[in-house]
Amino acid sequence: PAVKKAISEAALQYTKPEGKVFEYGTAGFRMKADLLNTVVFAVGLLAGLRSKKLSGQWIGVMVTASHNPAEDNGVKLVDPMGEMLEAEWETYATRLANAPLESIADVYDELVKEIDVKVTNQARVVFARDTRASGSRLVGVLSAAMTATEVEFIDFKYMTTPQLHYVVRCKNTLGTQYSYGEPSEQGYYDKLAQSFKKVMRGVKVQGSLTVDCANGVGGPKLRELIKVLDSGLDIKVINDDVINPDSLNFDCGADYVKTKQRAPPSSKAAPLDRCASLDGDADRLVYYFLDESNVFRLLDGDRIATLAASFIGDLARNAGIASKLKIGVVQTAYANGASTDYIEKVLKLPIICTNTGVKHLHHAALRFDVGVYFEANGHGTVTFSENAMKVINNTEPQSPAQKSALESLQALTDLINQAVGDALSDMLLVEAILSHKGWSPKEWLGTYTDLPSRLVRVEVNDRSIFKAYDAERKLESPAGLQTKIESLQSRYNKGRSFARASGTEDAVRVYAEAASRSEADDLATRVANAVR
Ligand code: NG1
Ligand code: ZN
Repeated sequence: PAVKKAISEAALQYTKPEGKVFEYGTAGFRMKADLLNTVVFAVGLLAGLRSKKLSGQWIGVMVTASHNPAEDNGVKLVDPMGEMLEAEWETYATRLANAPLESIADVYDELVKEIDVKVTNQARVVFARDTRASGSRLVGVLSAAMTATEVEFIDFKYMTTPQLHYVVRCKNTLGTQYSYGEPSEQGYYDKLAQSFKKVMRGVKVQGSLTVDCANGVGGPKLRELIKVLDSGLDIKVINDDVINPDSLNFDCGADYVKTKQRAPPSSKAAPLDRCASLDGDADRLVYYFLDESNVFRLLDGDRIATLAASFIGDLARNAGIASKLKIGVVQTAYANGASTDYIEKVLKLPIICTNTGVKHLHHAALRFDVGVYFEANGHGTVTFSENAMKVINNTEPQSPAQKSALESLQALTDLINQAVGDALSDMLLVEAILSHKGWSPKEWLGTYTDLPSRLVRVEVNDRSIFKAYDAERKLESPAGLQTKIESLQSRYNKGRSFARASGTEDAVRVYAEAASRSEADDLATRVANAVR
């Protein structure tokens, strides 16, 4: 009763935006920052409940809107192993966020009973935020909710999203055989730097890397990482202005580069210079360069996945453990068909296609010993099963070559942020692989040729009628549309197209690819018209 009163009193300091329905979606809650107070309050309450339900394990709360414009913000919960919030709890989050403030304490009580939470359990939460101006207000709201419900919390101030995931996992594994590392920002840098040094043993980096940080939290954090890297890798940091709040994600960053298919206008890179872009909270990464003819060349998430899968496959073979490790790749329907082909025919690895959203990919990746997953937009990582860790750590090498391959694999399991896609960790992974292979981005691009593709956003009256199946590659409703799409795509050489309702925007997305640019554009236009 004391807690209920405290919740009510704290909640009533805020005003709930009228007529707005909130939903915990693929990226948590995300919207204009001034609408978020009551949502963040609800998330603070739920984080405490989640921790209590899990016997006091640490839960994370990240305040960020990733690649969205500066005036937006968002909030999401992180589960104990650094994973995204369990799906069932998303509905509880939605319920609490939509509760009228006068009765939010009652809804809290209902949830306690329904989920069967032992209220006397300890609750512990860590939280952090990106560099958005609204962040400090929002973490204030978060703290108020947790103070009202007597939750123990630690404010990690500014962090990238993956750094917070890392800290959560470290906190919950500290002192166990699964210890993930030191639960601090410095611990994160040290772990990356040490493992990078190990992976780089005996190889040399070529040239320099220019990293566009989207003017977000990744900028200052990358600078911190560079301080401890000591590896010969020359990183030039650009677009790292976190002082001017409007510059965030503006004309730069991974989302800009991927969707516009061009370098940030501020880029001064010369032909063949290796460039990379992070997004606003540094969980996405894409590479690119200008070729000899000054043509922009993108190396997106599909490319990072194929590069990583091929490298890990080679190491496993060289270490003599290939038969003991089931290596696989997870993609979504947005993966370029040429990458899928390359994985199947050249790398000869199994592929799982899942629904859009990294939590689906992550889940599927766990079905392999080594699961490489990336969305085309550059968000992804590699997971290693318990079996994989055992094989990698306990195999006795039979030759110096096997020893070196095993050591590289061991270092990779530390370099890779297995909890969640992490642009800084992925960047070091790519740099290490390119150095090992002695490749410039040109050779990397040369592994296969992307099919020209087109992504179109279509505004519709009601996107909820678009019901997809088969990992969102087909539509079961509206009736007849799927047949139409299939008949259209069959007219184009290597034509492939699908439409699905976006999970983050009020629109339907149409994707099309085909053998030539004009065919891909044409197919996309026709399918978009069929959707309208
Ligand atoms: P939606 O809006 O459901 O297409 C987008 C991205 C996803 C994922 C989520 C979460 C595309 C085509 N879709 O999802 O890959 O990143 O946002 O941020 O890029
Ligand atoms: Zn992001």
